[in-house]
This record gives sequence, C-alpha cells and structure tokens, in this order.
Amino acid sequence: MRKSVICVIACMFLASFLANISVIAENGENPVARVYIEKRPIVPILTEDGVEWEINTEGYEGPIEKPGNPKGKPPKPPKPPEEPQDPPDGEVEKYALCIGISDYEGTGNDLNYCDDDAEEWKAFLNSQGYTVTILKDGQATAANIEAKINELLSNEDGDDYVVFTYSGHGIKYKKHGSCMISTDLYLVPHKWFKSKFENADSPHIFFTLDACQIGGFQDSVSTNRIGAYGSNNLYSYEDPELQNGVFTYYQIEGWGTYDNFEGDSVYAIQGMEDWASQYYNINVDPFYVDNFAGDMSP
Ligand SMILES: [Ca+2]
Ligand SMILES: [Ca+2]
Ligand SMILES: [Ca+2]
Ligand SMILES: [Ca+2]
Repeated sequence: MRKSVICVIACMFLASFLANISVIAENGENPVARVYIEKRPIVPILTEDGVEWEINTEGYEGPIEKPGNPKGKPPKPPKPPEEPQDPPDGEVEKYALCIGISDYEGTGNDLNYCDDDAEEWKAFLNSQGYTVTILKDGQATAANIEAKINELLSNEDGDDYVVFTYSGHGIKYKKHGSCMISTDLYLVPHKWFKSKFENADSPHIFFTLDACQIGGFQDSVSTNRIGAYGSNNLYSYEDPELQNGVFTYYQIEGWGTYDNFEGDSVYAIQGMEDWASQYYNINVDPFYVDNFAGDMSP
C-alpha cells in the first residue's frame, strides 16, 4: 500500500519534472506572454471624452506627482460631430486596418512577433482584395490608432467589408477591463473601441485581437460581425519557433484549409489549445463570437 502511494507520488513528480522540461525550448527561447504589467503612477487612458490621466497606486511605491488638473483629468474636449452615415454605394469595397506592435517605448515591454502578425494579415487580406492600412511598432501611437480607425470608418460604407487586426500587449486594467496598449503606452479600452465601431456602416466586419486578457473586446461584435480573440481572461503567447503570435500563426495557417472566418477561427482555437497542451504551465482561453448569419468569407 505504502509502496504504491510512494510510486504514485514519484510518478507525479517525474511527470511534472518532464513537463517542466518541455517548457524550455532547445534553443533556450521560450514562449512569451503578451501581458503588460502597469507600474506607472499616472496612466494615460483613451476614453470617449479624450485622454484621461488616471492615478495608479498599485505596483508603484515612489512619490506621485499629480498632473496639473486636480482630478487628474484634462478638461473634456468638445464632442466631434456625429459621423454621417455612409449608405451603400453599389460597390463592394474591402478595407482593413492591421496593427502590430513589437517595439514599445523603452525596452522592458518589447515583444518580437506582433509586427510579423500584422504583415502576414496584410499579405493575406491583400490577396483577398482588401485595401490594407498597416500600423507597426513606432507608428502605432494612440493618436495614430485613433486617426486610422477614423479613416477606416470614413472610407467604408453600407455595402463594404471591414477587417481590423491587432497584435500587441493586452491588459485587464481596473474598471476599464480589456485594453490594447499603444506603442507610446496609452491604454486603449474596449469601451472606447466599441464606441468607435458603433458608427461603422459595413454589414460585414471581422475583428481579431491576439493579446493577453483581451476578451472584453467582444462587446464590439454586434449583428453582422465576427470577433476572434487569442485570449479571454488569460494570456496570449508568441513563440520563437512559430515566429508569430500563437493564435495568429494558426489563423494564417487555417487559410490553407478554410475560406471563411468561422472555420478559420475554429481551426486557430484548436491549434492554440493543442500548442498549449505541450506545456504543463500554460493554459489558454482563445475564443470567437459569430453574429454573422451564414459563413463570412474574407
Ligand atoms: Ca461601398
Ligand atoms: Ca522598445
Ligand atoms: Ca463609414
Ligand atoms: Ca456565421
């Protein structure tokens, strides 16, 4: 009896030891989570009312120098006029915005393969007839992200196709929930993003975000839209062996087999789950949301 217990414990120990080894790649390069830890005392956040500067006491122990405005918020800028609706013009055009940020301000937050993700989405979407705008690394400031989303929304009309892709850091930050992070380290919350795309005219929109803790962005997936996400509450990863974000890698690979976003998303989710199953200490939660009747082709 005691021997068998010892044996079970020994086997469990050995199994966990072996699993532990498997997380170390032979070249010493390991998968990297695309998670960002916020340590700044004052955090810039994009909101519907402009940039807000939020005071953050978590993870920071130094003196806090408050910004000029006592509440930490600049005065609200006037609301821009409502975007006029662009009705169908009889020509189905395809527009995409692909963002990939490997190079963040400073060196502590840099990633490796987000720019590759954006390039590969661009190449695929170009092959499907999309006009693609790409923002990579230092181009993807908060101001440029907003400007290019505005441009995308003014280009597309009521019979066009729209794709938005993002690869970079993600974080679930306090009351703001899921946020993208621009190269100049502004948090870009899902609520801001949703309010932008509320003005979209296209009845054919695909979003995909390969970042950590990014599931909150699913609130943009209203009728006629699909969203695919490399994570919900957990982390997304990039892998030197794949030279991409793991989710993006399988999305791009999936186009060899599928011709619609639903099939491709299912393929990528399965691919990422299988990838994670080789590591005892990596759990993943990629998912997609389909609010488009029938299959959506790119
Ligand atoms: Ca059109
Ligand atoms: Ca950098
Ligand atoms: Ca429009
Ligand atoms: Ca569908």
